[in-house]
Amino acid sequence: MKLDNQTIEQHNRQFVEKHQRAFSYTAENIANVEELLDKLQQFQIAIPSWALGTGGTRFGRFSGKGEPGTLEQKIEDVGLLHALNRSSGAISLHIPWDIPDDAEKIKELAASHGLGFDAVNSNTFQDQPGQEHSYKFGSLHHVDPKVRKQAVDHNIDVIKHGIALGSKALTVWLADGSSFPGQLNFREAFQNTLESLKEIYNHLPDDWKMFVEYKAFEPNFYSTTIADWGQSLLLASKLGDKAYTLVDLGHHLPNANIEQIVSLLLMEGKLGGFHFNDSKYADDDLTAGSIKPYQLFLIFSELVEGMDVRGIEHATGLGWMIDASHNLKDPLVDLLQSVEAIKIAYAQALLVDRKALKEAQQQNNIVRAQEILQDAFRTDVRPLVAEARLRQGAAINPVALFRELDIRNKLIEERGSNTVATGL
Ligand code: AOS
Ligand code: ZN
Ligand code: ZN
Ligand code: ZN
Repeated sequence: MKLDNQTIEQHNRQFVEKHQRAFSYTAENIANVEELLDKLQQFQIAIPSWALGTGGTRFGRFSGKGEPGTLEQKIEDVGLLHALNRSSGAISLHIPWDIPDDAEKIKELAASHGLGFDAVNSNTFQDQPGQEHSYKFGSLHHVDPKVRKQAVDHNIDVIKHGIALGSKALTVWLADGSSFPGQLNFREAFQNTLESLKEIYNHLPDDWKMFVEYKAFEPNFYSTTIADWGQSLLLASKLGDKAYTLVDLGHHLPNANIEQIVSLLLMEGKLGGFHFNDSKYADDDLTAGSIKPYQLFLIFSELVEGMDVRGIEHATGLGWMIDASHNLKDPLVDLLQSVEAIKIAYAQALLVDRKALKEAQQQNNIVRAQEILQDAFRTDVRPLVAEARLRQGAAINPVALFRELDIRNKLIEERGSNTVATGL
């Protein structure tokens, strides 16, 4: 299924008048509204291939219908999202869940939907059929060099797939850790990980980045070998200029000040990318902005400030990706909501009066500082985000159009109700 411009224009016609009124009202009070709209249009968020089907929990999985059964269908799904919002112009693949048989063909198909390939992800947290050594006790940190080598070779293979598709980054997330005190020698586990990552890093093309993702716990519950930003930053620093930390919002211990982490990583030039999602407790992988929208705004506020200070392009400077899991909502609608929430937080962050905030900080004027941030956060920027979409030929209200066109039922008709997406 593919959406044409006419369908989108038709949809927009019913909303455009109301939208224009809301937009002029909001735009009136913004000095640099054109610049802001430009930035919003450029800002793209990559969709993870593994979030297009129902994720399930360890207690069960209630399959959705019409899920993409092949990589081609996953690209088609992201193509639909991108046609609806013009803000999801890339897909992030997970190998071996998404091995392309013919990379050229897949690349062409993606390009026909206006999509590129963001970071490719390796998988050494599951055993694959026919695999020689098991990852039960870890991969890159493993006590057995044979297991480490197998995991290193897999990552090198993932880089090769990525090169063929035009991707420019490798994300490494490890489940490596321990569930009981005494199980691991922490120092040796870390050193093994570093040595393995060095091997992989040596195979990274010059124009590539390596993202080292950290996570506090799960699936291991006593220690994780790359558990926090300190451990990730340590590895990235030892590896070299092409290695960066990746921040997944759900990978922190409760109440961690993620905005402060982000600010310092940016300061060090070591923030590489994001996995956006939201959570109440841990790695809940819920819709971005669904639980803590103020936190998402504060993170973006630090991002905008830090990137501007360092002269980093907002749209291209970091890898912006979603990492979510859908158990209850239709994955496609959920992803539309996530992208919208991310763009809203970004737009609000662009509204922060930086000069006034700086002054307030210099004067220790806390009341003023809070006012400035909350003024931006409490501005209804939805008409701005919608205007950016409208100018790009996307839908004024993507979720409404998804519903209006009955897209899921069309996909079920095409694909059947029993298709299951590969992934988690
Ligand atoms: C796992 O918790 C991480 O968020 C990784 O990014 C992982 O590769 C992804 O969620 C797919 O399982
Ligand atoms: Zn992640
Ligand atoms: Zn995660
Ligand atoms: Zn997560």
